[in-house]
Amino acid sequence: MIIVGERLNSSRKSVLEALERRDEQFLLDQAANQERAGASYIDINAAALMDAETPTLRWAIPLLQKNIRLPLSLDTPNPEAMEAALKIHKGRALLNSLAGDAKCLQALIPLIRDFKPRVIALCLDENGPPESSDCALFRAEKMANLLVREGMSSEDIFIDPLVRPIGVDSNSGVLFLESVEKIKKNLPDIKTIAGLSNISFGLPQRRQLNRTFLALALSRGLDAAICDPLDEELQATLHAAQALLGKDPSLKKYLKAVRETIKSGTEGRSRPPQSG
Ligand code: THG
Repeated sequence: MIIVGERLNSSRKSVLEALERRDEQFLLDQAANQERAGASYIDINAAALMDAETPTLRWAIPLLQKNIRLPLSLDTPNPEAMEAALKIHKGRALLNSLAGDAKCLQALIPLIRDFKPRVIALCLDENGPPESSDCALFRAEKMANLLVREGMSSEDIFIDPLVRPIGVDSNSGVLFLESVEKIKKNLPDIKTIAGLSNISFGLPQRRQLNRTFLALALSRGLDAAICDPLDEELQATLHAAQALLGKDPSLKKYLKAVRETIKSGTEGRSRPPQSG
């Protein structure tokens, strides 16, 4: 499982304020903790800073890259900010994200050609989010074909079928799970990814819903998740699910994770400390 650490998102108040006051230590601590917890990418989102988004990314990206080894997931719907971020990012970034509407494609395809990032492509276009798993598959195929024609390798393409809150539409979890299954069946070399915590928006016990949803999504073949790697119970669910699904030969990772949990004395704790 590929984890994109979601904590540096300006939709979180503590992050917004830290970005506004240019708090280097806050940013580096959040990034280093996520790296240590097993993230493969660190998502950086400064979109809530509005007009200050681009200058904030120009400050944050070199700072993060000077201090951590992981590539960044550049999370912005704003093509100008994306271009500035790609220009300054060293090595291969993860572009988060490319939508299928003409305006987004026109703005981002030239950047994908120039900077050759890995890409998260959304099953979203001018008609909104997919209303059925067949629609999600159709759009996934369209985006994957387009990116392969641009010269990308399948394994560098992440398709995001989009997770919508079950609090708004109680069928949206099933729709997502069916979409992942169909996409993996028809496009086995393409990766699937999701912002898991969207599923629980507006509901109590969010983390419990997020963890269970992760296990269900893994059983359908989800390859990557944008999530909080510091949630120890999410990690426990991940290791248990991989072991149960036969994706952990000799149960090595499961047993190692259990040993580390016992060592750090956190076994049985119901919630990780929740700060910020
Ligand atoms: N797909 C893609 N990218 C995404 C998403 C997606 N990026 C953004 C988002 N969805 C995933 N990232 C986050 C980051 C933080 C939080 C949720 C999703 C989060 N949310 C709390 C909340 O909404 O209540 C904030 C609470 C707080 O202030 O701490 O933490 O789907 N490609």
